[in-house]
Amino acid sequence: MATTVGSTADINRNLRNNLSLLSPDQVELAKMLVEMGQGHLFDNWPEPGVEDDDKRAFLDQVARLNASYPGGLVSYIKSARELLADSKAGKNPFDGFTPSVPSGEALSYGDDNFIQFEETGVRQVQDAAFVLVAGGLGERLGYNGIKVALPVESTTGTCFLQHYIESILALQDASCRLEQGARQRAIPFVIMTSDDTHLRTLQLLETNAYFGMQPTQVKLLKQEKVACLDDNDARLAVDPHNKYKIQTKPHGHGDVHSLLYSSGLLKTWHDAGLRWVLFFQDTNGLLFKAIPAALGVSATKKYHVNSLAVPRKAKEAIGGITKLTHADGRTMVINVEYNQLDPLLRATGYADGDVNSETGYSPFPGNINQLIIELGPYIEELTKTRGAIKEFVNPKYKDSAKTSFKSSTRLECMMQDYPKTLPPTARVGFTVMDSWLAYAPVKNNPEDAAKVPKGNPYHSATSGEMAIYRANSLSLRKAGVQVDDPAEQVFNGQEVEVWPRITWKAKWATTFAEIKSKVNGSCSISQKSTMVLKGRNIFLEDLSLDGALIIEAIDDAEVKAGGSVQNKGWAIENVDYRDASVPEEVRIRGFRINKLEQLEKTYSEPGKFSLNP
Ligand code: UGB
Repeated sequence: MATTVGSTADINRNLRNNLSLLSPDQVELAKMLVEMGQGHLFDNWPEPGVEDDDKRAFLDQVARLNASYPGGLVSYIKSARELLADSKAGKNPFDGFTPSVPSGEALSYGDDNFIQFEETGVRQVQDAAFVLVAGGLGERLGYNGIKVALPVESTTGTCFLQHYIESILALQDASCRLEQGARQRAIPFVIMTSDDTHLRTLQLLETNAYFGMQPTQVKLLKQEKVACLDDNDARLAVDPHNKYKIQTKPHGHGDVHSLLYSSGLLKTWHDAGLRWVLFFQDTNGLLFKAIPAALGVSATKKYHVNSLAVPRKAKEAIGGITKLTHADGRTMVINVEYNQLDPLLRATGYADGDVNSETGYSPFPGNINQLIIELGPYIEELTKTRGAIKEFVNPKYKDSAKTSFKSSTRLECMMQDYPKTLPPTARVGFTVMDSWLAYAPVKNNPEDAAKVPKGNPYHSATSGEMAIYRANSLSLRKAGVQVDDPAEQVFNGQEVEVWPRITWKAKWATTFAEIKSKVNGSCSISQKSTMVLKGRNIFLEDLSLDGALIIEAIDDAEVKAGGSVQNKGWAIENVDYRDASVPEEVRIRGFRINKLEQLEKTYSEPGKFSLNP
């Protein structure tokens, strides 16, 4: 590949003059770069003696980029050239495929089938590992901290990471109890971080004693960024502020597969007898309500890959699960990303593209990127691919001839593209659940959320929190509690349903059957109420709540809460997202909680207790 800046002689001279500064490994890397058409990187290298440390630091970065990509930079540059050529030629990545609506396992919360799947799932949890992808900065949300530190809801202030860890620990306990007497296994928990999130994630864990998890149970795997590309020849981009640095950008959540593979963890898990790996994202406070049943589906249907899905609104920023049939007969069920679904549909006979059907939803189920992968077949596949996932490139061109980019681009990959390389014999399925139960991410800033078309979910901090109260209220209703209807309220320009603020620790109940077993007699909760249950053995019996009730109890304290609880409760007060005097995590949700009056009881001794005011 010829270079266009500087003559080969210049490049060779610049580099040749400096070779003596470099270690033998660095010399090899420099030669590789020149051979791969990257001589421009040395164009402005001065004579030896000038900025020598910077030159060596440059090759250190090259070594890191080379080591962290399957196949090294040679592979990266070759793939980039191919993908950039396809992009320039306007080649559709789904060329030859016709989309259609796939059929999956649709679950209905609380029915016998659901309860059965949940029980199966909880039994399986002992043999599972959980993987959270949390390397993204969340540009759409615009929050300054890491997203896993945000509160899931402001009634208790529990952050996402704490909620996830407590949910895994609660499932670990529940699984052990169901399997009676079986040895309790510490479920492995991996968090994929990036340079943008790593230190702050570690700090959050360390300052909170890992939220009750054993530190050895948690493993952080940091993804590296990849080199940026300046043009269709895949010339690596030099950082505009530092000529000794290659510009880098995130490679996407698909990195999780190669990191798990190269870390050796998959083999360790396999040797320990684990069977499942569950992947999930950084801000979905509902997810763990869906996990037991979905894992039950995986085990029952023997799925190698099971994606969780919810009904999708047309143009919602979640991918569509699609059956793709190739002209040559091949088929696959795969996520088509939200920005690709509309063009694919239009190109294949759906004249209106990504629109709702008569049901009011897109016919394509929405991918919520919760994947359950069976470990054995996963290792087999990764042994072949080393975890490399099919990549894509999305350059923003300056000109119609597509010869130059507005800004540098890079290759990206998505974790849900894992099934793309699987053989047709692989058992790939998906499970659809109600959105109210399974999906309420926090992705959009208040301004953008307020612009979401009416009827589509906001995916904001406001809607994410309100979804927790709604899901808990609906679950209790299903279990027989009389829960008042919600009130409509507007926060940060978003109209949402405000249900009673009901929250519980994961240990209180991980399945519908457990919720049901903890609710007896005739219970009622008014709309203005708040109820917080922090304890495993708290039972509601003939409780009438109109106000705020907070109960905390150790595992060995069995508490029956009944009678009539009435007080002023906790009020919700509007806050404007532009009010800089309010902490960021409060103002992005548009309200704060004013704790007027409550009944608060703590049980820290073992025994049986009755709360009956
Ligand atoms: N993430 C990383 O860990 N590393 C990265 O380099 C990038 C992200 P976004 P996105 O379910 O809501 C996905 O940005 O990519 C983590 C699916 O592709 O929140 O727009 C990041 O920290 C889409 O099909 O989402 O869309 C976060 O935890 C749909 O399912 C996660 O990856 C959508 O999520 C997702 O990153 C959804």
